[in-house]
Amino acid sequence: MLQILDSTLREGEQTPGVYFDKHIKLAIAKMLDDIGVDIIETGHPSVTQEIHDSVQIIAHNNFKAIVGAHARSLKDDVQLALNCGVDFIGIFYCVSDDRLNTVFKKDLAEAIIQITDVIKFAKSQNPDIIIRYTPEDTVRSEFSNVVAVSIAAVEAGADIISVADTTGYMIPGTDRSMFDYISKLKYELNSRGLNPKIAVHCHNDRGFALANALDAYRAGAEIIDASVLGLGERAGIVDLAQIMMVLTADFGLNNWKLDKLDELYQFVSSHSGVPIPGNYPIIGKHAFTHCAGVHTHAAAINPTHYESLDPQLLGKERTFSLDHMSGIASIKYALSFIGETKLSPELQLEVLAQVKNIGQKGKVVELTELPHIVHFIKQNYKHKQKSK
Ligand code: HCA
Ligand code: CU
Repeated sequence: MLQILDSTLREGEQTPGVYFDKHIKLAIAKMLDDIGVDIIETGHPSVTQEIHDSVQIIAHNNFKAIVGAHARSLKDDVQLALNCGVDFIGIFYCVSDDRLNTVFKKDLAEAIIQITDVIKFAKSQNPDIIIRYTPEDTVRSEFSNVVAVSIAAVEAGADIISVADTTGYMIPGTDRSMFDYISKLKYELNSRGLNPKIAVHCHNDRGFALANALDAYRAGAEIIDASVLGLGERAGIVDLAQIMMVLTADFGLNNWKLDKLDELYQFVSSHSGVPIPGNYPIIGKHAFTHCAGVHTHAAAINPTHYESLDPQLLGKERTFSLDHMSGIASIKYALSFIGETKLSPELQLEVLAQVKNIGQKGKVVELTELPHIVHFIKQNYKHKQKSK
């Protein structure tokens, strides 16, 4: 069963300038829980007292979701996370030769001892704690190092191994394929009788985070990390609404309440200060808006002509907007929405002319403005008749 891990409160808060107050964090966690997110990664308690306190409060809320904290591969970090009462700790440590030599000044064997000691420590303190170990920058690290540390981590008690594409390096269909990577890692572990859950954490530096996450899923990954608005370091990670929508619409899963996503996105956008572009997939204001004349005409006959996702899955309606691209078919269709089915062809053309006028100024006419245009045109027509 696939699980979604939301990291808005951890990775998302690593977006430059983004900070969620404690009560906002709790509110976001509640919305994520209502949507049915499986794991909520709430933060890294050793970063600040504020984060520590919010992790603790969220952990004590009896959410359905598994509540997790992030920790370096240090006993102090893990102890702090355990004290917060979380169900899950994500421990990370990079094992690339380069990082071992230049940053940690350790060899692989020493790093493995540090990682496994911390995992064993966590399990000795709380045997029920779920441990994820992430070899940070997994995909650019030597594969043999990743395999060796993963084997050791699982033998020490890790339940989940996460493959992190920390720099958004992978490209689908190439020799940097996430599908191939996950398949190979699973093979190495399974053939040794080790069956941890495999998670995937994809950054979006090249715009492939979602595609890589789906590749991972197809190769058997069981946990996908995501965040609201894809918030995270640099270009962020997989967008929560997009991954949930695609898995629901295209991969037959039915695990989440998608109709609650919009409210969550508006809330996170307003409290992070990160705006939602109109053309943002799934959630953007125009994600289900038809505009050009031919599109509106075809979509009015059968929406699937210009839609491959059903807005109703999100509890939304498709809409039509009018602008300089509009044709008479769009006008007629839009008029039918506001109950103006009897307007004469001559006045319909006047409405079209006015809509195009407004559109050429770079604005769109929403259905709420249309009645006012119609009213004006009718009044103007009456006035002209009288003065003849
Ligand atoms: C980080 C890096 C990380 C860790 C992911 C993980 C990444 O911010 O510490 O611990 O699973 O992208 O590698 O987000
Ligand atoms: Cu990350």
